[in-house]
Amino acid sequence: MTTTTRPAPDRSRDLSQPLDKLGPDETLKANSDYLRGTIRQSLYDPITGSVVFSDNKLMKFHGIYQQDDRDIRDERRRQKLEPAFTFMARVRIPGGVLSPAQWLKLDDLGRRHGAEMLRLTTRQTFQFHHVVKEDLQPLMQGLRDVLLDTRAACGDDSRGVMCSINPQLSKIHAEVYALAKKASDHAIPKTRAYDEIWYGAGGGERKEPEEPFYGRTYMPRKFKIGFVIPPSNDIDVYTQDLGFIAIVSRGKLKGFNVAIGGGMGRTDQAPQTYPRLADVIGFIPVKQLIPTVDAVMSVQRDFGDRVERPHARFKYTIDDKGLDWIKAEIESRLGAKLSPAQPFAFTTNGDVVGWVEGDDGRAHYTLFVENGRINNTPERALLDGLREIARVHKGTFRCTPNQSVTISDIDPKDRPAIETLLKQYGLDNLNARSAMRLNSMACVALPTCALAMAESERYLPMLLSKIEPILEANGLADQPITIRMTGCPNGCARPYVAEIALTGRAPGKYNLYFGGGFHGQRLNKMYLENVGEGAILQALEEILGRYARERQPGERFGDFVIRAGIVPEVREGRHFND
Ligand code: SRM
Ligand code: SF4
Repeated sequence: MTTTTRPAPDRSRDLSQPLDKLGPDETLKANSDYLRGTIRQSLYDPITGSVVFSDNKLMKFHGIYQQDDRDIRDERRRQKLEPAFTFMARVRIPGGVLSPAQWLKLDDLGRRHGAEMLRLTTRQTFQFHHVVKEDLQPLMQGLRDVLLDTRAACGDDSRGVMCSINPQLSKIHAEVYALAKKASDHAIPKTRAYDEIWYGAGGGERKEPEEPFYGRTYMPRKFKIGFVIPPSNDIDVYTQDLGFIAIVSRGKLKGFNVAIGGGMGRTDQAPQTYPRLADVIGFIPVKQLIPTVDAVMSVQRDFGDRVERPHARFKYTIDDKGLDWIKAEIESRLGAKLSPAQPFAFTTNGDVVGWVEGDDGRAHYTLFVENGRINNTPERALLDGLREIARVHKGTFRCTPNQSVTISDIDPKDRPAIETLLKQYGLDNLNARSAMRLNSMACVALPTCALAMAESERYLPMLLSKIEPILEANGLADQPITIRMTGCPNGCARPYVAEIALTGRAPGKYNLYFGGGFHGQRLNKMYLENVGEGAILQALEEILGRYARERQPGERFGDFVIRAGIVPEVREGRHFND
């Protein structure tokens, strides 16, 4: 295989070209002066807690979302007040690895600017919620102190790059993580707008072209990259736009199988939008990694839909053009054919909680953080406890792809100190939950998410407390079954690969899905539409009971519901799951 330089940006997207036939977001990007817009003016406008519409859109590329507290939206309207505007800021942490010093800074910034909490996400990073406009610059500058930022955490660009955490495989993890970080650094936008707006850096002389890869219109939509190290599929590689599956032989990283075209997002009542699992299209040696990132991203950059935004993800480009055509185009840009995919096997997409020993003898403790929310409550001082651990910890932290955290790389002699702190802050029993709860995830949803149609993070723990007696009655309390909930069909907790999923349709109403693959290999299928808690619990009682009685030895719940004919199978790689 030959190596190539980054493909030149598609000139048809340049400002000089007519944009009138393209969607409004394309015009906005093209006219934004590489994401500067009027964000600085908006930030200094004292009349409102919000920013103007176009800046709100552009700020997403800087990892920031304007939101308002939906719990008090109606009340504010009645009082003729503007909505309670605040901002969500998402940090870019490739592979979710951070040092104790970085943790302490995040903790400090969360206490100061983020309503005394942090939120771990399903893509291994942190979000600050409830940040007021005036606090955005101090927040960004605080992050810079520990070499963190929020660049490209949202927007039409390469989003946070994921990497399996695999604490047991220390050497391979270190190697793959370094490559994930390299890919992230390579693929993020290069505009200096971020430094100018958030750090007050001088404009200086512009390097032209300012975005050698993206051009003025960036990607048609978000683009997600992930690295996975079998046998764990914790990052749900089949849900990534571009996934790299590490192929390891005799303890050595040989290269990666390449998977393209995954995505969860769908829009309510819009059957032309659908979740899709990625297709594995071949194998590349490690040295071809960055050229492959360029080749795949450039195909989507140049052929993705720039008119219909809901149809602009890579999965639709692939289905429109055909997988063979897309693969040939990627190979032509790479200047070589991909080798045949190499064998690999996944066993789970969940986290293994508790203590494990790495192949280098160091200890790792994965702590279950329910739905990723890190705060202090009367029951457990999670924010305080993790801060104290960060003060003594000499290794790293790894954010898991399931919204939890691993205290990593602990010298065995330092383990007792960590154990003492876990106990002291009441965190030692967070892992003592039903296996279903430990395999649960819920997206943020209300009150901050503008798109939420129903509760998720605030509701799933309560619903699980009603499901757990059913599990116990059927002897299933220790049976890992994945359950995921989202407040709308967008799929932020990757629900469509869960064995049980609930996606919000209206307050208190959900679609119920069954039959995802235990290691993320199969989409689930809708079982009940737009139902409330009563119907959900009734269905679970019946079907979990059947599972307990009728399952075969070792049979997973997701496999059982298909074998038993409760839902039909969504065949490998296929899309529609309604
Ligand atoms: Fe997401 C939009 C939260 C992972 C698919 N997502 C949003 C927004 C920003 C709502 C908005 O646009 O106004 C949510 C902010 C809520 C809040 O108040 O914080 C939001 N998404 C999240 C997070 C925080 C969920 C969580 O509980 O952890 C996750 C942040 C990940 C990160 O660190 O980058 C998150 N979102 C995902 C995932 C899962 C993944 O990437 O592994 C998906 C499905 C995968 C995919 O992209 O197909 C996902 N989010 C979406 C979509 C649907 C995209 C689509 O193709 O249609 C939207 C809506 C949109 O983009 O228009 C969305
Ligand atoms: Fe918001 Fe929907 Fe994503 Fe949940 S799935 S965070 S409700 S956009």
